[in-house]
Amino acid sequence: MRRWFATAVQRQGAEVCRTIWAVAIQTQAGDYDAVVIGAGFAGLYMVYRLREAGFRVRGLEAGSGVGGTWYWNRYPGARCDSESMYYSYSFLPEFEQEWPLEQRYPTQPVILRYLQTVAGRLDLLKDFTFGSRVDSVRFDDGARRWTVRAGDGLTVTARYVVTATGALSAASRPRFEGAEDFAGQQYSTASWPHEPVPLAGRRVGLIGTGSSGVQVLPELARQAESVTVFQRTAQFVTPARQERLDPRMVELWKANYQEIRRRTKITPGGIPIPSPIRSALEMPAAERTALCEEAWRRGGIWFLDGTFSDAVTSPEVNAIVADFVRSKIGEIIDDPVVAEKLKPRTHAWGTKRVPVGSDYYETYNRPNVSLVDLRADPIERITPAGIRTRSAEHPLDVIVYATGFDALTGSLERLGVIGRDGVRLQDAWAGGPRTYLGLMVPGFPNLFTITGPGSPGVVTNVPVAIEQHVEWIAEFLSYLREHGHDGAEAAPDAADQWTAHVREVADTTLYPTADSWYMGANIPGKPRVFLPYIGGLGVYRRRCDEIAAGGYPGFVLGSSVVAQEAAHGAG
Ligand code: NA7
Repeated sequence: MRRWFATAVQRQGAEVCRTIWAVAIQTQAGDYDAVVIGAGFAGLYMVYRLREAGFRVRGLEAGSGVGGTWYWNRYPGARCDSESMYYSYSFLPEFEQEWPLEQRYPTQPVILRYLQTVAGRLDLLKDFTFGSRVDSVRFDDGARRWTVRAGDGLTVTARYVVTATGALSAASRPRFEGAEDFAGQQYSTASWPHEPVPLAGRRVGLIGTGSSGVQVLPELARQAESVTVFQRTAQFVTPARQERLDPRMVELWKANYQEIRRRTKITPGGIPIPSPIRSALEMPAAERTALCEEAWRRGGIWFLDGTFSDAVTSPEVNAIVADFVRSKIGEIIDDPVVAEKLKPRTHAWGTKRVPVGSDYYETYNRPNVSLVDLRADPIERITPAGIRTRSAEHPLDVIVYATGFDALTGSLERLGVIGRDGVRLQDAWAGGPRTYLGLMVPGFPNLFTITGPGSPGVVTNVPVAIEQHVEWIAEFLSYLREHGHDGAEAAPDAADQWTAHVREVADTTLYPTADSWYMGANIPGKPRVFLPYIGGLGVYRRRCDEIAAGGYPGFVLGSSVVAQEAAHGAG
């Protein structure tokens, strides 16, 4: 809509168009049963389910089209770490037969096209307002309705709000002194331009070596004159082994798709590979090495989740996996000094999200790629000509930031959510997020979060978790309607128990030992707590189903919310 508006302004003049815009916005303003924020995997399905269940629903999306993560993260090399056959909706059995599965991992353009096609087939575009970035979501205690405002002037009210804003969508771009004076171009992987970025003949600096940096580096190196990587933390990168899928395998796959989907839904991580059942400590050294070699050869999920039962719970076993990866880095990298810098030593294997890369380590063998270890040689400032570290000035034409996200909570807090009694979400969460099942927050009636804190979403194959959340929420809203309730709220004690459970499960692993975005540790000042639920998607689904079957214990239903919260001593 914004593009249309810009073109219209050129043709017809600003005044006329402002009027047209105001009218267009007003036609979408109004009162709804539910507002869904976001048009990625979660938002599209949520709007569809609610619409089909007879709710009046409106979707609001900041981008000019659908796609969510896959709309914004358009950098060269952007790709999903889940394999193509698993990274899609399961509720479209006819469409899944038609959709081509070509490569082992779907690339960003493929996933974006998939979501655009789904939106078209389900006639969802008419239910969304695009170019509307929500900046205020406020609960009216008297009317028991939410007012949702967007920066473009759109205001809607609704009984329910569902945030489908993505767990990794609030980009974090650190402030480096002097960045505004840099004479070249600066780009973020998380909001890459829609037009191709000219890189030929340019000297590029890349800051950040998480999943995004790992994916973009080989592409930058292929196109640019030179790439200097500014690495703060060396990562344990797993080879993706991207390849074209064998059409016979795809055919077999499609013949059994629904059965595979059924199994997928009860796995811990949303991908039906067999979970390892043996500890490395039960195996002779040669067997361990052979198992790691085979998992490394297969790549991706097979190495991430397919080695030992206790790879992220036993420090001893973790060290075996970490040593194996470091040995691989040593084998791949030609220059031993560079290899040493690339070997991770500051965190346990798997405790920061493990990037899945294609030619990542191999790229450092190219003559046009160099590596700066920021722990030994930190960035002092950005100058008009490049990046100055303690030891040298690195002349650059382009700086690419792949510096991550304010994960799980950032995209919710940026919505400007104010709940009952005027309490801001960030104040309610000042000591860390508090949710029931990762789906509702005490003090924020009728607000549902998809893949937020306390949800297993980000540690799974995300569309599988999203479908579970969406279907559960849609059934809950239908239940409330059928039983004459005007809403629901998480009871404080249920939220406290769930939040404690999320942390207890994390504490049985090595995850909390790392400075990761799982722990909020990448954002200065963010409370250090483990954010997602790692008890497994299958376990989580069973728990949610039991709660639904039992009449939703732990939720206060209907207009009795206020009375009951007093009894619970809500905060
Ligand atoms: P990540 O995984 O959070 O990676 C961000 C990278 O940026 C990481 O290497 C950071 O180093 C680095 N970083 C962040 N701030 C700075 C500063 N100030 N200076 C230098 N380097 C910095 O984000 P991604 O986008 O790669 O991936 C996010 C998720 O998206 C990914 O896990 C997948 O689930 C999809 P650090 O490690 O913090 O020292």
